[in-house]
Amino acid sequence: MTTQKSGRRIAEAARDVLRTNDTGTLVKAAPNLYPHQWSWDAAFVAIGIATFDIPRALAELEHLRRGQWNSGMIPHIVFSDAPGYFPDAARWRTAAASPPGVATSGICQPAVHAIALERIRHRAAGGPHEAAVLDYLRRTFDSWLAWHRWLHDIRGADGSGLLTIHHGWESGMDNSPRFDAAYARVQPGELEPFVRTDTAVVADVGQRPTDGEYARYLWLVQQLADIGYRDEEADAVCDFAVKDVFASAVFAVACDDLATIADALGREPDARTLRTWAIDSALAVDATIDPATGLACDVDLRAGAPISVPCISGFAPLLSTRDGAVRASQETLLAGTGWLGAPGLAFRVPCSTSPASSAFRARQYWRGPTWPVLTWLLAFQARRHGSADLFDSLRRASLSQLADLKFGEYYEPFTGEPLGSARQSWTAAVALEWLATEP
Ligand code: 9WN
Repeated sequence: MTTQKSGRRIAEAARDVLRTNDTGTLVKAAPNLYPHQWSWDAAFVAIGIATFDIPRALAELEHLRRGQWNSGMIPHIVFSDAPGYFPDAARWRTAAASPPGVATSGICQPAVHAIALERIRHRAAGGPHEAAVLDYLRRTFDSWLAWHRWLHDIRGADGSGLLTIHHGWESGMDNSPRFDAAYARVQPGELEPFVRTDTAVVADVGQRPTDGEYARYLWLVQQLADIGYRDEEADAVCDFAVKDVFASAVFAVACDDLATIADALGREPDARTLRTWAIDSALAVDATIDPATGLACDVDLRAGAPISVPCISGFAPLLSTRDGAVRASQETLLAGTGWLGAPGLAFRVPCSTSPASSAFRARQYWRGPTWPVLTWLLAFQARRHGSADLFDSLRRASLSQLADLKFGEYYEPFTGEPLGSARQSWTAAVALEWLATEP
Protein backbone atom coordinates (compact mmCIF):
# COMPACT_ATOMS: atom_id res chain seq x y z
CA MET A 1 0.00 0.00 0.00
CA THR A 2 1.21 3.50 -0.78
CA THR A 3 0.46 5.65 2.25
CA GLN A 4 0.00 9.39 1.88
CA LYS A 5 3.44 9.90 3.36
CA SER A 6 5.21 7.52 0.99
CA GLY A 7 3.18 8.98 -1.90
CA ARG A 8 4.47 12.44 -1.03
CA ARG A 9 8.01 11.11 -0.84
CA ILE A 10 7.73 9.47 -4.27
CA ALA A 11 6.19 12.60 -5.81
CA GLU A 12 8.90 14.88 -4.43
CA ALA A 13 11.66 12.59 -5.67
CA ALA A 14 10.00 12.20 -9.09
CA ARG A 15 9.67 15.96 -9.52
CA ASP A 16 13.32 16.28 -8.60
CA VAL A 17 14.26 13.82 -11.37
CA LEU A 18 12.28 15.77 -13.96
CA ARG A 19 13.65 19.11 -12.81
CA THR A 20 17.27 17.96 -12.83
CA ASN A 21 16.88 16.30 -16.24
CA ASP A 22 15.40 19.54 -17.60
CA THR A 23 18.00 21.48 -19.62
CA GLY A 24 15.65 24.46 -19.83
CA THR A 25 14.70 23.63 -23.41
CA LEU A 26 14.10 19.88 -23.21
CA VAL A 27 13.93 17.15 -20.63
CA LYS A 28 16.68 14.60 -21.26
CA ALA A 29 15.24 11.10 -21.44
CA ALA A 30 17.89 10.11 -18.87
CA PRO A 31 20.73 12.09 -17.28
CA ASN A 32 23.73 10.36 -18.93
CA LEU A 33 22.58 7.47 -21.10
CA TYR A 34 20.08 9.53 -23.14
CA PRO A 35 21.03 13.24 -23.04
CA HIS A 36 18.51 14.25 -25.77
CA GLN A 37 14.76 14.37 -26.30
CA TRP A 38 13.12 11.12 -27.40
CA SER A 39 9.74 11.21 -29.10
CA TRP A 40 7.60 8.86 -27.05
CA ASP A 41 9.51 9.66 -23.85
CA ALA A 42 8.63 13.35 -24.35
CA ALA A 43 4.92 12.53 -24.47
CA PHE A 44 5.02 10.52 -21.23
CA VAL A 45 7.25 13.16 -19.65
CA ALA A 46 4.70 15.83 -20.58
CA ILE A 47 1.95 13.79 -18.92
CA GLY A 48 4.02 13.65 -15.72
CA ILE A 49 5.04 17.30 -15.76
CA ALA A 50 1.42 18.32 -16.32
CA THR A 51 0.66 17.13 -12.79
CA PHE A 52 2.57 20.16 -11.46
CA ASP A 53 3.39 22.54 -14.36
CA ILE A 54 1.07 22.57 -17.38
CA PRO A 55 2.89 25.30 -19.36
CA ARG A 56 6.17 23.34 -19.04
CA ALA A 57 4.41 20.17 -20.18
CA LEU A 58 3.19 21.95 -23.32
CA ALA A 59 6.66 23.39 -23.91
CA GLU A 60 8.08 19.86 -23.90
CA LEU A 61 5.72 18.74 -26.65
CA GLU A 62 6.34 21.98 -28.52
CA HIS A 63 10.09 21.34 -28.49
CA LEU A 64 9.45 17.95 -30.06
CA ARG A 65 7.03 19.40 -32.61
CA ARG A 66 9.72 21.79 -33.81
CA GLY A 67 11.67 18.74 -34.93
CA GLN A 68 8.82 17.56 -37.19
CA TRP A 69 9.81 16.93 -40.79
CA ASN A 70 7.98 18.42 -43.78
CA SER A 71 6.57 15.00 -44.52
CA GLY A 72 4.76 15.06 -41.17
CA MET A 73 7.05 12.54 -39.50
CA ILE A 74 8.02 13.25 -35.91
CA PRO A 75 11.58 11.93 -35.50
CA HIS A 76 12.45 9.64 -32.64
CA ILE A 77 15.24 11.91 -31.35
CA VAL A 78 15.54 15.69 -31.27
CA PHE A 79 19.16 16.26 -30.30
CA SER A 80 20.44 18.65 -27.66
CA ASP A 81 24.04 19.89 -27.82
CA ALA A 82 25.16 17.35 -25.22
CA PRO A 83 27.82 14.86 -26.31
CA GLY A 84 27.91 11.24 -25.21
CA TYR A 85 25.19 9.43 -27.15
CA PHE A 86 25.70 7.23 -30.17
CA PRO A 87 24.41 7.25 -32.90
CA ASP A 88 24.82 11.01 -32.69
CA ALA A 89 23.27 13.63 -34.97
CA ALA A 90 26.11 13.42 -37.54
CA ARG A 91 25.74 9.67 -37.90
CA TRP A 92 22.08 10.03 -38.91
CA ARG A 93 22.86 12.35 -41.86
CA THR A 94 19.42 13.98 -41.69
CA ALA A 95 20.44 17.61 -42.34
CA ALA A 96 18.63 17.73 -45.71
CA ALA A 97 15.37 16.35 -44.30
CA SER A 98 15.12 17.80 -40.80
CA PRO A 99 13.90 21.38 -40.13
CA PRO A 100 16.61 24.07 -40.45
CA GLY A 101 18.60 24.41 -37.26
CA VAL A 102 17.13 21.32 -35.58
CA ALA A 103 19.21 18.14 -35.41
CA THR A 104 17.10 14.98 -35.46
CA SER A 105 17.28 11.26 -36.09
CA GLY A 106 15.58 9.86 -39.20
CA ILE A 107 13.10 7.30 -37.86
CA CYS A 108 10.02 7.50 -35.64
CA GLN A 109 8.56 5.99 -32.47
CA PRO A 110 5.03 5.02 -31.34
CA ALA A 111 2.57 7.91 -31.69
CA VAL A 112 1.62 8.45 -28.05
CA HIS A 113 1.59 12.25 -28.42
CA ALA A 114 -2.15 12.81 -28.88
CA ILE A 115 -2.75 10.61 -25.82
CA ALA A 116 -0.57 13.08 -23.91
CA LEU A 117 -2.29 16.11 -25.42
CA GLU A 118 -5.71 14.83 -24.44
CA ARG A 119 -4.46 13.87 -20.96
CA ILE A 120 -3.09 17.40 -20.48
CA ARG A 121 -6.35 18.93 -21.76
CA HIS A 122 -8.22 16.80 -19.24
CA ARG A 123 -5.88 17.82 -16.40
CA ALA A 124 -6.17 21.50 -17.27
CA ALA A 125 -9.98 21.45 -17.50
CA GLY A 126 -11.58 23.92 -15.13
CA GLY A 127 -8.19 25.29 -14.00
CA PRO A 128 -6.18 28.45 -14.73
CA HIS A 129 -4.45 26.91 -17.79
CA GLU A 130 -7.53 25.60 -19.59
CA ALA A 131 -7.61 28.44 -22.15
CA ALA A 132 -3.86 28.23 -22.78
CA VAL A 133 -4.09 24.51 -23.49
CA LEU A 134 -6.96 25.01 -25.92
CA ASP A 135 -5.07 27.83 -27.59
CA TYR A 136 -1.99 25.60 -27.92
CA LEU A 137 -4.08 22.81 -29.41
CA ARG A 138 -5.70 25.21 -31.87
CA ARG A 139 -2.31 26.53 -33.00
CA THR A 140 -0.65 23.14 -33.39
CA PHE A 141 -3.50 20.82 -34.33
CA ASP A 142 -2.48 20.69 -38.01
CA SER A 143 0.98 19.43 -37.07
CA TRP A 144 -0.35 16.55 -34.98
CA LEU A 145 -2.84 15.75 -37.72
CA ALA A 146 -0.01 15.76 -40.29
CA TRP A 147 1.92 13.30 -38.10
CA HIS A 148 -1.07 10.97 -37.99
CA ARG A 149 -1.67 11.40 -41.72
CA TRP A 150 1.96 10.46 -42.43
CA LEU A 151 1.63 7.32 -40.32
CA HIS A 152 -1.63 6.41 -42.02
CA ASP A 153 -0.58 7.21 -45.59
CA ILE A 154 3.07 6.12 -45.50
CA ARG A 155 3.44 3.47 -42.81
CA GLY A 156 -0.08 2.18 -43.39
CA ALA A 157 0.07 2.58 -47.18
CA ASP A 158 -1.10 -0.99 -47.82
CA GLY A 159 -4.46 -0.15 -46.22
CA SER A 160 -4.14 -3.02 -43.74
CA GLY A 161 -4.63 -0.73 -40.72
CA LEU A 162 -1.26 -1.95 -39.38
CA LEU A 163 1.80 0.31 -39.38
CA THR A 164 5.14 -0.75 -40.81
CA ILE A 165 8.41 -0.11 -38.96
CA HIS A 166 11.83 -0.19 -40.61
CA HIS A 167 13.89 -0.40 -37.44
CA GLY A 168 13.38 -2.05 -34.06
CA TRP A 169 14.01 1.38 -32.52
CA GLU A 170 10.78 2.53 -34.17
CA SER A 171 8.84 0.14 -31.94
CA GLY A 172 10.45 1.64 -28.84
CA MET A 173 11.14 -1.97 -27.75
CA ASP A 174 14.47 -2.19 -29.52
CA ASN A 175 15.77 -5.72 -28.90
CA SER A 176 12.49 -7.43 -28.01
CA PRO A 177 12.68 -11.11 -29.04
CA ARG A 178 9.66 -10.43 -31.23
CA PHE A 179 12.18 -9.02 -33.72
CA ASP A 180 14.84 -11.74 -33.48
CA ALA A 181 13.88 -13.61 -36.65
CA ALA A 182 13.50 -10.40 -38.65
CA TYR A 183 16.90 -9.19 -37.43
CA ALA A 184 18.52 -12.56 -38.14
CA ARG A 185 17.91 -11.85 -41.82
CA VAL A 186 19.58 -8.42 -41.61
CA GLN A 187 23.18 -9.07 -42.65
CA PRO A 188 25.24 -5.88 -42.27
CA GLY A 189 27.37 -5.03 -45.31
CA GLU A 190 30.27 -2.61 -45.11
CA LEU A 191 29.50 -0.59 -42.02
CA GLU A 192 30.98 2.82 -41.23
CA PRO A 193 33.08 2.24 -38.09
CA PHE A 194 31.47 3.10 -34.76
CA VAL A 195 32.04 3.12 -31.01
CA ARG A 196 29.14 2.47 -28.68
CA THR A 197 28.62 4.90 -25.81
CA ASP A 198 25.76 3.12 -24.00
CA THR A 199 28.00 0.39 -22.59
CA ALA A 200 30.27 3.05 -21.07
CA VAL A 201 27.28 4.33 -19.08
CA VAL A 202 25.61 1.01 -18.17
CA ALA A 203 28.49 -0.89 -16.56
CA ASP A 204 26.75 -4.29 -16.70
CA VAL A 205 26.68 -4.69 -20.48
CA GLY A 206 24.35 -7.68 -20.13
CA GLN A 207 21.54 -5.21 -19.49
CA ARG A 208 21.97 -3.70 -22.98
CA PRO A 209 21.68 -5.08 -26.54
CA THR A 210 24.68 -7.04 -27.83
CA ASP A 211 27.33 -5.79 -30.29
CA GLY A 212 25.80 -8.02 -32.96
CA GLU A 213 22.46 -6.32 -32.44
CA TYR A 214 24.09 -2.89 -32.59
CA ALA A 215 25.76 -3.73 -35.91
CA ARG A 216 22.32 -4.48 -37.33
CA TYR A 217 20.83 -1.31 -35.83
CA LEU A 218 23.56 0.76 -37.46
CA TRP A 219 23.25 -1.06 -40.76
CA LEU A 220 19.56 -0.17 -40.99
CA VAL A 221 20.37 3.47 -40.18
CA GLN A 222 22.96 3.42 -42.95
CA GLN A 223 20.48 1.94 -45.44
CA LEU A 224 17.92 4.64 -44.66
CA ALA A 225 20.49 7.45 -44.64
CA ASP A 226 21.85 6.28 -48.02
CA ILE A 227 18.43 6.85 -49.62
CA GLY A 228 18.09 10.23 -47.88
CA TYR A 229 15.17 8.82 -45.85
CA ARG A 230 12.92 9.00 -48.91
CA ASP A 231 9.71 7.33 -47.77
CA GLU A 232 8.87 5.98 -51.20
CA GLU A 233 12.14 4.01 -51.35
CA ALA A 234 12.33 2.72 -47.78
CA ASP A 235 10.05 -0.29 -48.27
CA ALA A 236 12.14 -1.62 -51.12
CA VAL A 237 15.57 -0.83 -49.70
CA CYS A 238 15.38 -1.57 -45.99
CA ASP A 239 16.27 -5.11 -44.86
CA PHE A 240 13.84 -4.85 -41.95
CA ALA A 241 10.09 -4.39 -42.42
CA VAL A 242 7.63 -5.42 -39.73
CA LYS A 243 3.97 -4.61 -39.17
CA ASP A 244 4.15 -3.49 -35.54
CA VAL A 245 0.99 -4.48 -33.74
CA PHE A 246 1.71 -2.42 -30.62
CA ALA A 247 2.54 0.77 -32.54
CA SER A 248 -0.66 0.20 -34.53
CA ALA A 249 -2.74 -0.05 -31.34
CA VAL A 250 -1.10 3.10 -29.98
CA PHE A 251 -1.96 4.80 -33.26
CA ALA A 252 -5.61 3.72 -32.92
CA VAL A 253 -5.84 5.12 -29.38
CA ALA A 254 -4.06 8.33 -30.37
CA CYS A 255 -6.38 8.81 -33.36
CA ASP A 256 -9.37 8.58 -31.03
CA ASP A 257 -7.78 11.12 -28.69
CA LEU A 258 -6.90 13.47 -31.52
CA ALA A 259 -10.48 13.10 -32.77
CA THR A 260 -11.76 14.19 -29.35
CA ILE A 261 -9.47 17.21 -29.54
CA ALA A 262 -10.66 17.93 -33.09
CA ASP A 263 -14.25 17.97 -31.82
CA ALA A 264 -13.30 20.36 -29.03
CA LEU A 265 -11.78 22.67 -31.66
CA GLY A 266 -14.80 22.45 -33.95
CA ARG A 267 -12.96 20.45 -36.61
CA GLU A 268 -15.61 17.82 -37.21
CA PRO A 269 -14.41 16.58 -40.65
CA ASP A 270 -10.95 15.89 -39.20
CA ALA A 271 -12.53 14.18 -36.22
CA ARG A 272 -14.45 11.88 -38.56
CA THR A 273 -11.33 10.99 -40.53
CA LEU A 274 -9.37 10.26 -37.36
CA ARG A 275 -12.14 8.05 -35.98
CA THR A 276 -12.17 6.03 -39.19
CA TRP A 277 -8.40 5.51 -38.89
CA ALA A 278 -8.83 4.55 -35.23
CA ILE A 279 -11.47 1.94 -35.98
CA ASP A 280 -9.54 0.49 -38.94
CA SER A 281 -6.38 0.07 -36.88
CA ALA A 282 -8.18 -1.27 -33.80
CA LEU A 283 -9.93 -3.92 -35.91
CA ALA A 284 -6.68 -4.79 -37.69
CA VAL A 285 -4.91 -5.25 -34.35
CA ASP A 286 -7.66 -7.56 -33.06
CA ALA A 287 -7.44 -9.58 -36.27
CA THR A 288 -3.78 -10.44 -35.59
CA ILE A 289 -4.64 -12.40 -32.43
CA ASP A 290 -3.26 -15.92 -32.60
CA PRO A 291 -6.09 -18.18 -31.37
CA ALA A 292 -3.49 -20.63 -30.03
CA THR A 293 -1.96 -18.08 -27.63
CA GLY A 294 -4.54 -15.30 -27.35
CA LEU A 295 -1.80 -12.76 -28.08
CA ALA A 296 -1.68 -10.27 -30.96
CA CYS A 297 1.10 -10.82 -33.49
CA ASP A 298 3.34 -8.55 -35.52
CA VAL A 299 3.85 -9.49 -39.15
CA ASP A 300 7.34 -9.96 -40.56
CA LEU A 301 6.87 -8.55 -44.06
CA ARG A 302 10.17 -9.91 -45.39
CA ALA A 303 9.19 -13.46 -44.33
CA GLY A 304 5.50 -12.89 -45.09
CA ALA A 305 4.62 -14.50 -41.76
CA PRO A 306 3.18 -13.56 -38.37
CA ILE A 307 5.55 -13.35 -35.41
CA SER A 308 4.32 -15.35 -32.46
CA VAL A 309 6.69 -14.66 -29.56
CA PRO A 310 5.00 -13.98 -26.19
CA CYS A 311 5.91 -10.35 -25.60
CA ILE A 312 4.03 -7.51 -23.98
CA SER A 313 3.15 -6.25 -27.47
CA GLY A 314 0.79 -9.23 -27.65
CA PHE A 315 -1.50 -7.24 -25.37
CA ALA A 316 -1.88 -4.49 -27.97
CA PRO A 317 -5.65 -5.17 -28.17
CA LEU A 318 -5.95 -4.21 -24.50
CA LEU A 319 -5.06 -0.69 -25.61
CA SER A 320 -7.35 -0.36 -28.57
CA THR A 321 -10.00 -3.03 -28.86
CA ARG A 322 -13.67 -2.11 -29.00
CA ASP A 323 -14.66 -5.73 -28.55
CA GLY A 324 -15.64 -6.69 -24.99
CA ALA A 325 -14.94 -10.39 -25.56
CA VAL A 326 -11.41 -9.66 -26.82
CA ARG A 327 -10.80 -7.39 -23.82
CA ALA A 328 -12.06 -10.02 -21.37
CA SER A 329 -9.96 -12.82 -22.81
CA GLN A 330 -6.83 -10.65 -22.90
CA GLU A 331 -7.37 -9.60 -19.28
CA THR A 332 -7.70 -13.25 -18.26
CA LEU A 333 -4.49 -14.06 -20.09
CA LEU A 334 -2.70 -11.13 -18.45
CA ALA A 335 -3.72 -12.34 -14.99
CA GLY A 336 -2.45 -15.89 -15.73
CA THR A 337 0.80 -17.62 -14.85
CA GLY A 338 2.54 -16.49 -18.05
CA TRP A 339 2.25 -12.86 -16.95
CA LEU A 340 1.02 -11.18 -13.74
CA GLY A 341 0.54 -14.55 -12.04
CA ALA A 342 4.08 -15.76 -12.84
CA PRO A 343 5.60 -17.35 -9.73
CA GLY A 344 8.15 -15.25 -7.85
CA LEU A 345 7.45 -11.79 -9.26
CA ALA A 346 8.61 -9.01 -6.94
CA PHE A 347 5.70 -6.85 -8.11
CA ARG A 348 2.68 -7.93 -10.10
CA VAL A 349 3.43 -5.80 -13.15
CA PRO A 350 3.84 -7.19 -16.67
CA CYS A 351 7.24 -8.30 -17.97
CA SER A 352 8.33 -7.18 -21.43
CA THR A 353 8.61 -10.87 -22.41
CA SER A 354 6.66 -13.67 -20.74
CA PRO A 355 8.74 -15.36 -18.00
CA ALA A 356 7.25 -18.63 -19.26
CA SER A 357 8.97 -18.18 -22.63
CA SER A 358 12.40 -19.57 -23.55
CA ALA A 359 13.16 -16.10 -24.98
CA PHE A 360 12.84 -14.53 -21.50
CA ARG A 361 15.94 -12.89 -19.98
CA ALA A 362 15.35 -11.30 -16.57
CA ARG A 363 17.95 -8.52 -16.86
CA GLN A 364 18.26 -7.81 -20.56
CA TYR A 365 16.47 -4.68 -21.68
CA TRP A 366 13.30 -5.57 -23.65
CA ARG A 367 13.82 -9.33 -23.29
CA GLY A 368 12.20 -9.64 -19.86
CA PRO A 369 12.49 -6.70 -17.45
CA THR A 370 9.41 -4.72 -16.51
CA TRP A 371 9.04 -1.18 -17.88
CA PRO A 372 6.94 1.13 -15.67
CA VAL A 373 5.89 3.24 -18.61
CA LEU A 374 4.21 0.26 -20.27
CA THR A 375 2.55 -0.79 -17.03
CA TRP A 376 1.00 2.68 -16.92
CA LEU A 377 -0.12 2.70 -20.55
CA LEU A 378 -1.86 -0.67 -20.26
CA ALA A 379 -3.50 0.35 -16.96
CA PHE A 380 -4.60 3.75 -18.23
CA GLN A 381 -6.31 2.22 -21.23
CA ALA A 382 -7.85 -0.52 -19.05
CA ARG A 383 -9.41 2.14 -16.86
CA ARG A 384 -10.70 4.12 -19.82
CA HIS A 385 -12.46 0.97 -20.96
CA GLY A 386 -14.00 0.33 -17.56
CA SER A 387 -11.52 -2.16 -16.04
CA ALA A 388 -11.07 -0.23 -12.80
CA ASP A 389 -9.84 -3.26 -10.83
CA LEU A 390 -7.02 -3.94 -13.25
CA PHE A 391 -6.04 -0.27 -13.15
CA ASP A 392 -6.04 -0.23 -9.34
CA SER A 393 -3.97 -3.37 -8.96
CA LEU A 394 -1.37 -2.24 -11.53
CA ARG A 395 -1.22 1.20 -9.93
CA ARG A 396 -0.60 -0.27 -6.48
CA ALA A 397 2.04 -2.70 -7.72
CA SER A 398 3.80 -0.07 -9.83
CA LEU A 399 3.91 2.46 -6.98
CA SER A 400 5.38 -0.21 -4.68
CA GLN A 401 8.02 -0.87 -7.33
CA LEU A 402 8.80 2.84 -7.65
CA ALA A 403 9.02 3.40 -3.88
CA ASP A 404 12.76 2.64 -4.10
CA LEU A 405 13.04 6.21 -5.51
CA LYS A 406 15.61 5.07 -8.10
CA PHE A 407 13.30 5.61 -11.11
CA GLY A 408 15.02 2.85 -13.06
CA GLU A 409 14.64 2.65 -16.79
CA TYR A 410 13.49 -0.96 -16.31
CA TYR A 411 13.38 -3.46 -13.43
CA GLU A 412 14.41 -7.05 -12.83
CA PRO A 413 11.05 -8.81 -12.38
CA PHE A 414 11.97 -11.18 -9.51
CA THR A 415 14.37 -9.11 -7.39
CA GLY A 416 12.92 -5.69 -8.16
CA GLU A 417 16.42 -4.36 -8.90
CA PRO A 418 16.40 -1.16 -11.00
CA LEU A 419 18.32 -1.66 -14.27
CA GLY A 420 19.63 0.41 -17.19
CA SER A 421 19.66 4.12 -16.43
CA ALA A 422 18.77 5.46 -13.01
CA ARG A 423 16.62 8.60 -12.78
CA GLN A 424 14.93 7.91 -16.10
CA SER A 425 12.54 10.77 -16.90
CA TRP A 426 9.55 8.78 -18.11
CA THR A 427 9.65 6.53 -15.05
CA ALA A 428 9.47 9.60 -12.80
CA ALA A 429 6.65 10.95 -14.97
CA VAL A 430 4.67 7.74 -14.57
CA ALA A 431 5.03 7.91 -10.77
CA LEU A 432 3.60 11.43 -10.77
CA GLU A 433 0.71 10.49 -13.02
CA TRP A 434 -0.16 7.47 -10.82
CA LEU A 435 -0.12 9.66 -7.72
CA ALA A 436 -2.22 12.39 -9.30
CA THR A 437 -4.92 9.92 -10.36
CA GLU A 438 -7.21 8.74 -7.62
CA PRO A 439 -7.79 4.97 -7.54
C1 9WN B 1 17.16 4.02 -28.98
C2 9WN B 1 14.95 6.70 -24.55
C3 9WN B 1 14.84 5.47 -25.43
C4 9WN B 1 13.42 4.87 -25.41
C5 9WN B 1 13.36 3.50 -26.06
C6 9WN B 1 14.42 2.61 -25.43
C7 9WN B 1 15.80 3.24 -25.57
C8 9WN B 1 17.29 4.00 -27.44
C9 9WN B 1 18.62 3.37 -27.08
O1 9WN B 1 15.80 4.52 -24.96
O2 9WN B 1 16.14 3.29 -26.94
O3 9WN B 1 16.04 4.75 -29.36
O4 9WN B 1 19.64 4.00 -27.37
O5 9WN B 1 18.65 2.26 -26.52
O6 9WN B 1 14.39 1.35 -25.99
O7 9WN B 1 12.07 2.94 -25.92
O8 9WN B 1 12.53 5.73 -26.07
O9 9WN B 1 14.50 6.42 -23.27
